[in-house]
Amino acid sequence: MVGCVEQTPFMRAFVRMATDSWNQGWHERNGGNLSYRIPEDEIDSILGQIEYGEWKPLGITAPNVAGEFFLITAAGSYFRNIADDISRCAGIIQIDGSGASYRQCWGFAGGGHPTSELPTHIMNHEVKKLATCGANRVIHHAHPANIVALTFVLPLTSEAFTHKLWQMISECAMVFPEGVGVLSWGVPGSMQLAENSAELMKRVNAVVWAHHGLFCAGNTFDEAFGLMHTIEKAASILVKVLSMVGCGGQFRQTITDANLHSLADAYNLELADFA
Ligand code: 2HA
Ligand code: ZN
Repeated sequence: MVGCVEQTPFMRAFVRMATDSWNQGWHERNGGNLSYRIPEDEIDSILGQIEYGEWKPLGITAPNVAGEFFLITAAGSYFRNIADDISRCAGIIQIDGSGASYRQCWGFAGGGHPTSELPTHIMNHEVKKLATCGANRVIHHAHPANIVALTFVLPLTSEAFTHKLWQMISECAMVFPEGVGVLSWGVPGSMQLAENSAELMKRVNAVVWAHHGLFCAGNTFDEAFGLMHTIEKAASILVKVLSMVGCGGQFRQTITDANLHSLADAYNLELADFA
């Protein structure tokens, strides 16, 4: 039945997250991409509407997600249009038994194909599935302006970004106690960026790409969206503060390392060793 796949709960949750993310201003033009590793029972509910295409090489090998199905945004699609045209702006793919190829199964209407960042999405799913015993399902890439702005003035290290973001609001150390990863500029869509991101994703849930954007991972759409939102909110506060004091300027007061340790004690957080 036409329209059935679009009405499944996971598809609606995907559309809602994409729309919320567009409304945040994180997806100019065709910027950013989103993927969801579909659980077996959700795929079973739509198997009758799947049409398998040709196998194509992924460019990377991801054996932990062999055989899995993913809902993923289409190359060149605009987040702004996802709610109105999901079968054109996204589609479902399946990974083959070796983890080296994929085939399109639904969507990508009008001759489309998955996002140019497919290798990074699949590599991130590969490591997050293993690191979370299968719980992680969502990978989101966006271009939030404030976190990108910080990549021009902070040292491009996990330590510098994590520590500064933790200092902005108490929420940060609670939402990402493991910190954030940071990568210097790389060619978008490249295997190198995919591999470097996945290496960091083994221990963090967010990776900053200098002068480009942010990748976030989550077990649910809420978690992935919430992480991006928290990081960008903290980044926006830091940008305001730096605008007031200047990049070399002193903050009059901040959340101190002692404060961070009290937070860790009170909430039983395992903070990365940056405080
Ligand atoms: O255009 O965000 O990184 C999609 C992207 C590439
Ligand atoms: Zn991008």
